[in-house]
Amino acid sequence: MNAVPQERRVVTAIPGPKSQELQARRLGTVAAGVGSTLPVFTKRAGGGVIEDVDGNLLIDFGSGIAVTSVGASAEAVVRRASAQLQDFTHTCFMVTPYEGYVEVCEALAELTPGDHAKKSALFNSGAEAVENAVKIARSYTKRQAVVVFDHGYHGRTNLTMGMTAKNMPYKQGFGPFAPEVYRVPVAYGYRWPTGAENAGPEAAAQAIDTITKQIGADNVAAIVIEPVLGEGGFIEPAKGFLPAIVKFADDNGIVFVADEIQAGFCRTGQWFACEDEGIVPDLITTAKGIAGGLPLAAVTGRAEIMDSVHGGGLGGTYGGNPVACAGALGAIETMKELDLNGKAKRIEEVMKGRLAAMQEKFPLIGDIRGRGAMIAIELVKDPVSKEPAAEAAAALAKYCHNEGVLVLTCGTYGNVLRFLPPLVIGEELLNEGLDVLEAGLAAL
Ligand code: PLZ
Repeated sequence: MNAVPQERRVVTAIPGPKSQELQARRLGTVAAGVGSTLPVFTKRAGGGVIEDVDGNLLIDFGSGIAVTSVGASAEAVVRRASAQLQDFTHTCFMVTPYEGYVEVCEALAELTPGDHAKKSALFNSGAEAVENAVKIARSYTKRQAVVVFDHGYHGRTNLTMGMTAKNMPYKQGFGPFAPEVYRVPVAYGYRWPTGAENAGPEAAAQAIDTITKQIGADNVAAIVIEPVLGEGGFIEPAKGFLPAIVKFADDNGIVFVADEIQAGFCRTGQWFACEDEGIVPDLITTAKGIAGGLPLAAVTGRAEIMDSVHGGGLGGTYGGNPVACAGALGAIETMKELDLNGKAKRIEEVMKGRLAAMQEKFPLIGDIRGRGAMIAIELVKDPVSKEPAAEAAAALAKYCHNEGVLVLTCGTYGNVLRFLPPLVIGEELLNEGLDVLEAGLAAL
């Protein structure tokens, strides 16, 4: 096991000389379209810290975009994946199967909401899981339309690009997009014209009206939503919105798909974010946090829906790779053993307390939101007009980076700073990261 020191240490400029050298090589050979938030090259990572090639130790408030919830070198993940590597790297589950795949599907059936009979299929990436959820829903309903929401994010493949709301950088120049994808409003409380308290019922009514009038409910195969919208700005749909959409889906034979790729697996202090409003999705897509950093994704859902697809209709060479499955079993073991749902709730308590105190001092913070260890601040030029302050978000992120705290931005308007620490981060480190953020706000 690597033991990355659990402390912040900045010993060079950020990025340091070795990172700058690697970055120069990278620019010569890696396609320009692939970006990096912070071109600091990683040497080791674990717990709540990333160590770079120059010896800097960064506090990790990103978890590789909500992936390394158990840390980037969790003991059980490393142990199980290493053992699997020794045994075999691949056979292809579609050629000769292996137990790890089955065990992951058993775990998914146990952990996802609802006590109905469930089945799963495994894939490599979040986008691939979303694509397959749509395939399954279409096959089951014999309908074609897919409903998605404002500010939604579902991936970078052709279908999931079309399902993603934001043009730059995800869609610009990459069309044409897949047909039969329709976008409807979401209950974004902070920016709802008649106020957050009305957002739930009003947005649900508008969404349902659009579906009914413009698509026709009986043409809709699936409604796909993130229970907490991630890339779109950590938007928690206002209370009542999700249950109303679920009821509409149920009443009209539409498959309700919860995209829990970012919010799932203890991130919000529950195994899955939709549990907060007691929602039982027909299908649920997972990835990211599921396997402690190894590439794995899944679609899990009602057995009769999952099994409606003809034999051989689902798959892929690497889907449910045995090393990734072993990693997932290690990650799930860690989540249970360390009670990472409890840890996520504690992170929320600490963060929201500190951020609320900052908001009193700094009107730049328009909104504080999110759940568990999926927390964000939305920055605005003025609390009344709520004009998005994207430049301030970029400047604040840069300040944090220079001081050795890795934070990410997000949001349709680019003005949201999001915090996604590994759930195993120590509380001192968490507070130190927030100290840096506070100093950054004061410096702006
Ligand atoms: N659904 C809800 O958050 C991935 C994307 C980062 P993949 N989010 C991070 C970027 O800029 O590419 C995501 C998500 C939700 C689907 C996906 C897609 O997952 O594993 O990146 O394909």
